[in-house]
Amino acid sequence: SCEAMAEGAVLLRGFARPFESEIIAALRVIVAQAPFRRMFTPGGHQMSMAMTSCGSAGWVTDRSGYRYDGIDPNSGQPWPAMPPVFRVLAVQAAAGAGFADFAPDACLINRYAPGARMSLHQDRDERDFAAPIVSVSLGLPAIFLFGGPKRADKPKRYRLEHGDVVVWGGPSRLFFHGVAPLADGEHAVVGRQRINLTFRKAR
Ligand code: MD5
Ligand code: FE
Repeated sequence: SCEAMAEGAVLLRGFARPFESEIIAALRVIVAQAPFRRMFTPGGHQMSMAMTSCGSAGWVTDRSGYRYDGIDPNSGQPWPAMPPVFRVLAVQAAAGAGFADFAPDACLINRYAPGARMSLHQDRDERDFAAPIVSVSLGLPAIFLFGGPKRADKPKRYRLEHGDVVVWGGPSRLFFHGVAPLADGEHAVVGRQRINLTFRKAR
């Protein structure tokens, strides 16, 4: 099913389900090469979720700031390549939401253990805000906090489940958003965690 959350934001329930086993196999390969790590913000706070990336650019944060970088600072090597199944899923979802020609160069991979969260923020580190962001939820369900263009806008709460895909384009591309602390549980395929893939045109 296809549901509009706001202008430019489209929720595709279960869109990733047909790709599930291929995605999980590809994730194992990525994480063996570029393990999940909990990064520090420039303010010195350690993030509660763990991250890695694949594609020609990955997202890094350290004491000097946030940026996209072609090199994984932990290994000194390029990030793992974006697996074809990741790209196909992201491009099909974007097209389904009305964004033809989406060409992601970065896939950020967030891992939430029970209790992990993401505070309200905007995604502004990408060069071209005309390209959407495609988000794929796997594993335990999360309460997604979907705000508005101003930080003070009261967020709406959406439950995102295993296989759900959201395309964030148009005005919603720059809306404030976050993830409430993950409730404990066990997912039959993914285990005791939520994994979120976000596909971006970073550079
Ligand atoms: C997550 N990740 O569930 C979310 C999904 C991140 C992040 O927020 O920055 O890694 S992506 C959600 C998103 C992206 C762009 C715009 C909007 C939401 N939005 O307008 O709500 O781990
Ligand atoms: Fe974000």
